[in-house]
Amino acid sequence: SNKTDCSRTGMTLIDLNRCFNEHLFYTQGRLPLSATLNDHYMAAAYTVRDRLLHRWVCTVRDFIREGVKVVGYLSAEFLLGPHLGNNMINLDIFDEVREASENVGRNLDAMLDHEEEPGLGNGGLGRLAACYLDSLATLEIPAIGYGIRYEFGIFDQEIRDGWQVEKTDKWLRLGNPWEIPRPEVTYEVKFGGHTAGYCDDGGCYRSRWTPDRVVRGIAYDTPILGYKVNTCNMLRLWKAEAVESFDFASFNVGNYYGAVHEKVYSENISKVLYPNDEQIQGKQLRLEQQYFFVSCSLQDMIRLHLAIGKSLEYFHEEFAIQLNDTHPSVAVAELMRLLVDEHHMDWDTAWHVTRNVFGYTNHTLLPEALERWPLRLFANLLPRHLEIIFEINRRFLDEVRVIYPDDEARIARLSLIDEQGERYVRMANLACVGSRAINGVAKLHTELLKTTVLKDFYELWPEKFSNKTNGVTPRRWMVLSNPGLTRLIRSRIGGGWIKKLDRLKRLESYAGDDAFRREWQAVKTGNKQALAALILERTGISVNPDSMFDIQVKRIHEYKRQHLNVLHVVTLYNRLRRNPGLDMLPRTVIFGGKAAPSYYMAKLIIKLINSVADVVNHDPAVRNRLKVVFFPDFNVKSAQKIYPAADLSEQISTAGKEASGTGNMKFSMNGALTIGTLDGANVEIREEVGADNFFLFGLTAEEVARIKSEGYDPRSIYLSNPDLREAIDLIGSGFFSRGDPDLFKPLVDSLLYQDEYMLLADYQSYVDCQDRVSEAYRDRDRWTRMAILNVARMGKFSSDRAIREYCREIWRVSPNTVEMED
Ligand code: 26Q
Repeated sequence: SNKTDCSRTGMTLIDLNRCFNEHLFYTQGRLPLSATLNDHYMAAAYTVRDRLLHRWVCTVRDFIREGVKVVGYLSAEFLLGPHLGNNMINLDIFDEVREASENVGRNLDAMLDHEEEPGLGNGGLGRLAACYLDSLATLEIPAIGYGIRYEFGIFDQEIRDGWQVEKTDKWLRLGNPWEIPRPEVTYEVKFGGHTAGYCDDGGCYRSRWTPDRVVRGIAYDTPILGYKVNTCNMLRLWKAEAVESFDFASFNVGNYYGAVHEKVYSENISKVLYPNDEQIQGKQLRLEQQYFFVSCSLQDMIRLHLAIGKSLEYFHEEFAIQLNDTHPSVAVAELMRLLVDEHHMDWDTAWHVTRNVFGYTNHTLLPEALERWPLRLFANLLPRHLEIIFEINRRFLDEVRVIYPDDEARIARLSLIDEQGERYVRMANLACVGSRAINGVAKLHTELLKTTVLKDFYELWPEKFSNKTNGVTPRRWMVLSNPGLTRLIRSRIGGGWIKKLDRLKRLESYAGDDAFRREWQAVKTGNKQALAALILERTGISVNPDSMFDIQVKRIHEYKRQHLNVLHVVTLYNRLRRNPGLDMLPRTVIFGGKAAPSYYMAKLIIKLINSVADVVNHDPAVRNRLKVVFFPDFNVKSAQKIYPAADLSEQISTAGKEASGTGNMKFSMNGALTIGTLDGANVEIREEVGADNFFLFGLTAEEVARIKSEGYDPRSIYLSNPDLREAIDLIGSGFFSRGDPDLFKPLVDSLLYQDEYMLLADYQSYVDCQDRVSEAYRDRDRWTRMAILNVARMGKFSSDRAIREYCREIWRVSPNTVEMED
């Protein structure tokens, strides 16, 4: 029978109270008197989880019943952030759970703060995957997220003596109540060895792969519930384990250590997330991770497909698989291998299925961030896949030669193999050739893809290309993180905007309403006070909530130009030193973000921020007109407290470098105004909010390209701009480094002699724009009006809009309402 036990999953306060106490007793083994904060958190988590699982079984039942097309979202990263609060919002039981926890004498916020977040991603790309899972479920689209269950996610950042120190992220220490291990859902993944040709029964040439290692993937499922719907999708993450038969072999000959080594070696694969974004190193373990999760995921989808009794020729009609950047792009070769070698399909049919099932999203324009693997390494780890890639390439280049006879340069650029010098497998080329659809993540980014990194593919297949501007989920980034703003908006236009973000437009008429503006300011002030308290707790720095909160939080990278922001800070500081009585608008400049552990310049930028902060914050002459803060360990949890407290959002990357950005959207949705370049999605944000409500500065992508090609000389700018010179000289003099002029020399020299990201070219424009920002902030009513208009015009940047576009234009899937019997 399908009947479920309502007393266990009821939604009333009485049901929730009872369930909470039962979990405290039967799951945690505690009486109320001895329950710890962790016990209370676990009991609340299980209480919420019961309600997710109820919806999950109904969702799975309906999928099987209806045989609907399913999205498989393949991503090496899912930066989910804490689950408890988000699930309470989506179940619409936030207030009831708050009351239930207060009934046992526990403050809900303490419980929410206690949750260790799954930091299974580096930044934008991983967080985007998490927002998309939320929207897929909210839009009632059947979907499975596939990835890796890293035992250690992105490192925890500590700051010691101003430097970043990395600490292992032990997120599973206290257990994870949100995942369901599925020890019976496992697949074997082969590595290494060699291939040999043979003739099958029908006289066909085939290749047999004899690996030298086999690893087992075990599924761990996390339920992903949509907002106020019954659709509960799953995120299936793979953990690597040893295959017992392998260590028994060693055990039998008395090689106990060999057996244990095999086990440790296998488990290494899902041990740790690589902490570098954008800049990549060709480490074999990383390729092992990528192939491991791709193979498990494809085998899983094939098993599900066969389980509903369909033939594999129709695989692409039952699944749409999205490649989140090239990290899972070995899937193109792996699906061919599974279909041809394991399921004995002929090449042409298999290629038809493969080419029609995949979509590829590109997230970068930096040439150094395009993924490629040394051919040697690839051949040793995946010999059969290299054969398949060669065969795909042979057939592909034959087609290309027909269209572009004698254009050998173009053929060399399109080839899946880079043959200039050391040979490499080009993963973006593999993804393009193996996909039906290719997309960028913002209008400008997609246009630049078509004219730069993917130009040859665009000229070959223009119809495959489209733009899907990124979006973020308003459930986590407004409702959960900014309850004050949510309450205020609800009081005027109701709650329909949470699912239909365009409805925020209805706030526009309140921009001129005095009472509304005062309430708006009170919400912002409250959020700033809360952040000020957190900053004091984490850094010991006390900041003034009445000052402007000017915030830049994102991964630390030279192209994102945190050091341009520092040059502005130093410029303000110089003004104060020159003119101690200056009537300057008080600012608190807040930075946050992690640097890749091996990225020396990024780490030096963190040290520079902290060094400038030390001097500025302790200089009595500054008299609280300027404060600088580096907020340590920026992650999803702290982001939820930072975005709502911002007045000014810094989106200052060199034009043409940031694919989209998504933090820019989170800031605007929470009523911050943006100072930014015409880069990534900033362009579209400005289009939506109106040029009057956006602080624009800097070169355009076109100008950057032109100046670069004509020969850019940063030194001449330095020599001709006294304020810039004074700022750079102060840093170079050792003023911020206890008299040591060597500390920041690499940074100063790179600006003066290279300046790859053209900070000096944009410096004056940035400083002038910041002066306009300060002027605007002095007129608090005008500022608030602009902030309200920013929020009112953020509709486009909901991940619901983005996912609707993917569904219609790429995946061809439609909603499937889940019914709950009771
Ligand atoms: C690749 C190979 C080996 C090791 C690491 C990697 C790797 C890991 C992560 C390469 C890149 C990343 C992350 C990239 C990323 O986050 N890109 C951002 O994606 C966002 C979502 O589309 C955009 O908004 C940002 O503009 C883009 O920088």
